[in-house]
Amino acid sequence: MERFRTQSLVPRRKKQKGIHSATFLSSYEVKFSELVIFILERKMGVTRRTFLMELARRKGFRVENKLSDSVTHIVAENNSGAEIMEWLNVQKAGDHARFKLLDISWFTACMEAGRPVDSERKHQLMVNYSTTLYTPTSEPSAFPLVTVSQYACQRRTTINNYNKKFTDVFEILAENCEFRENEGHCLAFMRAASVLKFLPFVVVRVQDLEGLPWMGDQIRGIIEEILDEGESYSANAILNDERYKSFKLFTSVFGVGLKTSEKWYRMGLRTLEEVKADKALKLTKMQRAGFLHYEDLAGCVSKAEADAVSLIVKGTVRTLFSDALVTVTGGFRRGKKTGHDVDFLIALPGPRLEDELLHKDLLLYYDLVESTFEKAKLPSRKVDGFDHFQKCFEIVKLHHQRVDPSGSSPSGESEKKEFKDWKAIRVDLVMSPFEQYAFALLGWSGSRQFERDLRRYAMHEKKMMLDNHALYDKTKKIFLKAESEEEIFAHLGLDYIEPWERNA
Ligand code: DCT
Ligand code: MG
Repeated sequence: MERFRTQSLVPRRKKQKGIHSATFLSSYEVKFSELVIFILERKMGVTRRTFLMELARRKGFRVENKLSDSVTHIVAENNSGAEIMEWLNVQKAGDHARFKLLDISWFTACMEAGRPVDSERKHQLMVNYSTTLYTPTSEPSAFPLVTVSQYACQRRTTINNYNKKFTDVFEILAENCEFRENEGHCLAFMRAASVLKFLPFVVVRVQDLEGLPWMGDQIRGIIEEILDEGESYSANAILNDERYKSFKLFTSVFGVGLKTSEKWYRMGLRTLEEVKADKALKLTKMQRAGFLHYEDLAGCVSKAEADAVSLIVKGTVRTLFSDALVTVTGGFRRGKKTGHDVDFLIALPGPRLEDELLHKDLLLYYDLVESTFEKAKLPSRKVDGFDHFQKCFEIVKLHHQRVDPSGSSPSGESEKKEFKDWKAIRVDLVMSPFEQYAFALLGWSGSRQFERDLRRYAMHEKKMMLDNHALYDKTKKIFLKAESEEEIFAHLGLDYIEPWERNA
């Protein structure tokens, strides 16, 4: 249907040969640099393709002649998603999840609007990642296999989650298992959520899950229930469960983990008010700070606040060590717009940093943990193991004027607290020597699921041990050095995954 509209806008393919794309090479100003279009010639023909490319460039779109690394949107006419995947496989285009596959109807809508329009579902060319590729409307065909890896470190997962209604449910189920220390089930739910976050389309029926890893019967059952009922009975039950609600509250306090939550729950405590009222309870220094700044810390840290904290941390560290390398890691490095804290990696040339990390008047709380790293010790075997770097868990006082006014600071809330012109922000600083910087950066950039699968992949597929300090080849019995994350991926034989593609 959409194709008829196209006809009125642009000429169909004519039997006119010899027009080379170079004829139209133009230098129009790029108005929309956030997307890079590649138009598929297949079934469209060179003349019509050249015409469309010229048209888009004239309107300020960036259009590539070749399928370069920068391409974000592939536009095709009369091709199914499966046919494009087949073509991409022949081109050896690497991981396909980095492109949006769009029908010409999207392109036409953009040309009509004179700007990029939403690449919503009706314009998307669906690809079913089953063992045999087929379009949702057609019978399985003999196209080459495109399988989704069971390892998150072989999938490119951006922050654009098309399946949030499913992943939210799985995250509740996983958290409940974590609170009940049921690791196996917790992992199963996290893995399913992680695969769903990767999919470049919305799951609309169970058949869409065909061939995907980690989709066992229980997981499918839950997805089917959400598709049919719009919600999950089990997740709703958990949200009303007394233990879950109490654990959720308790662990929202900085310094309170599963052990403390368990203890308080067994004591019959259910709310934070009850905890605070129990004078016999001995709180740690960290927990006292957690309660004191509870309101600030329970809310999200915005990107603008993270940037402001980053300026302070970088400034302070560099006044002490001018050659220090300071990098934001964690969720903000992955392009997230909010987080629960701001994570930093500080690489130092010389001896370790002492506790005078930030100006004292900026620090509301800090807990310095000394390094326990031992040279030549093999990397940890634990997929979830933590590292041995010196680190500092802090609460920093961020004055509001330091926050970029265009940022999304929670303005309503701050106005209520008349005399408080600052917000408490959780900051983690990790100190690493230069030689271990790449490993520490990779380990602290997350996501957790991505990290788990990197280590699992290293061990099971490559017989290598990876942690935040080093990579060890068990077959050759040697440590593999790396100065960048790219080198670590290369040692592991993995395609490089950018930080913003690690939101598994
Ligand atoms: N990390 C990990 N394993 C853990 C905890 C953390 O590998 N058990 C790594 C991955 C992320 C990084 O450390 C920072 O941790 P968080 O701040 O907890 O994660 P985040 O992705 O930054 O999440 P948020 O946006 O909520 O801060
Ligand atoms: Mg973080």
